[in-house]
Amino acid sequence: MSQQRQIMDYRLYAIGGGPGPHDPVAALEAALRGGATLAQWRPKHLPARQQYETAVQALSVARRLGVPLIIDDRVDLALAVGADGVHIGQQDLPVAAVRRLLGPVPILGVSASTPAEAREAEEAGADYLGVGPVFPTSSKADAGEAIGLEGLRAVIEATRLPVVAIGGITRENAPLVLAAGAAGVAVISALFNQPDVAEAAARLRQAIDEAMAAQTRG
Ligand code: TZP
Ligand code: MG
Repeated sequence: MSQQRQIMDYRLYAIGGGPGPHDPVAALEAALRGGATLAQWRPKHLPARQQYETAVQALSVARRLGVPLIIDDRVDLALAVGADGVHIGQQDLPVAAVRRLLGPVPILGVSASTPAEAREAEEAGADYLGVGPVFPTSSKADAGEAIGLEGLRAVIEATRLPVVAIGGITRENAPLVLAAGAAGVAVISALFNQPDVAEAAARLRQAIDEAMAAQTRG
């Protein structure tokens, strides 16, 4: 666990860098200006050199707007650009090995779909969990079966780490995953497949903040 974890704001986690209708760096900037609180760079479809070049640009945008940037999958890329963290899946290097490699890169996120995966990632040193797919998604071909709100609740009960819900999250269903105990939502298509990314981010962020305020009121 790193110091950084205390001050992370997971409410709206924008996962950019993938294929889509917009220029990826400009779209990330629009998402952050619209109100995303955390960013991930996931340029999986590009060769390593372009992953690096776009990550440098994405990090410059994120730094300018004061939002942490996490790199998907690649510890080497996170270290090479000096990102704020890395997010790994169950098929990537083991969590403890990545934690050792990370050195000055503070944040380590791990994907988990089951309570057992969540407990294992927590014990091995993860800072937060990405849990899903909660709902069906077309943004990740090998995302697996949707775990639903019940599956999300089961993982949240199994861990003390902040849980970010992912997979098919929209403005309509975001309040449901927050009510289940998620610290935030991670999204691709709800932002980056929309005609106006900044407006989509602002509206989703508003839905999140309203849902959280309603919870606080009880
Ligand atoms: N991991 C699990 S589901 C998913 C990832 C990267 C895709 C999320 O994309 P969308 O468009 O928000 O469903
Ligand atoms: Mg991955």
